[in-house]
Amino acid sequence: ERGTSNFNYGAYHPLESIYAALDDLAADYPSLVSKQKIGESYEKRPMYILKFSTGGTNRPAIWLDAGIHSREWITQATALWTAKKIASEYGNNTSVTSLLNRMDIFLLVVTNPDGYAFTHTKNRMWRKTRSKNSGSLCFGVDPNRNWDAGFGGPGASTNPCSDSYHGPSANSEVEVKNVVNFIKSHGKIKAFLTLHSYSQLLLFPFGYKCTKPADYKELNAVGKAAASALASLYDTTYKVGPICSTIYQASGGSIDWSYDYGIKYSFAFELRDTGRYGFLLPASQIIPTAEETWLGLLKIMEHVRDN
Ligand code: ING
Ligand code: ZN
Repeated sequence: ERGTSNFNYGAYHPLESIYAALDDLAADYPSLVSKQKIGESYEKRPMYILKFSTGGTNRPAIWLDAGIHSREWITQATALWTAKKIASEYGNNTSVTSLLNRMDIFLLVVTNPDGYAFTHTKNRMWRKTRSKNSGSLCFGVDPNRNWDAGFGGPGASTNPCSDSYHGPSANSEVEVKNVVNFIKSHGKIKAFLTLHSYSQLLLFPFGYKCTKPADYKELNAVGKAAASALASLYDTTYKVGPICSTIYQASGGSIDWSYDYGIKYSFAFELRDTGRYGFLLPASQIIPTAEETWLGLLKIMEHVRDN
């Protein structure tokens, strides 16, 4: 039968199976996990977040999303494993327990559901949303160039056929707008964490400019501690630093928006690998990747809890 103990976290799943797994998590951990719809995608698929909460009213919270780029399958798979991990560690792991006694966690496993469905049915390498671009035969906007942070600047394309097309305006993509609306209406999000692949990097602002953020020292130290915790499991090495100086200049990215909005702890993980398999990371690496990533995420979450 179904349920979170029968789900195969070590396999890649279509959208419907992931959505069923979200229901199973809420059903198996009713006092901790609830599912909430934050809106619909361009093609009208629901967007669901899981809320991990032990009570209180509008506690300070941590945001974690995955799959904003649909082809980065290791991210949705890692996020789903992480959901089960958080739920099963509460009451067993002192770190998770103390965190959830003070804060809530919000997890969006599939930020780009239309793209994810498309990667299963039509084109495994699809990255963008599936919105129609007026005046072009090409579909989709890069949802990580569409945030209101240096929108339209260097490192984003004006060409609707490009994989880094920024879109007609900031927040033009309903998937981005839905997240922005949620974060703004919540009002007490203390960390904004997002999962990408691949390259094994832990990135923080800025991407739209190449100047260091005011919190550079702290973010760099927390990032280094997280990368070191991550590496402690399987020796997977991560580079840590600002987006611009670590990979490339990229405008309109989510963590630049969240940082400028006032969410100091804004980080993007680029998960395994460094290019051998790239986006086509074998399913045999899902659980090892999720396990090591969890150590990095937890290190950041502990710092957020204690600061
Ligand atoms: N990399 C990210 C991209 O959108 C990134 C890197 C992260 C850019 C955060 C800006 C902000 O290009 C992948 N692989 O998508
Ligand atoms: Zn990405």
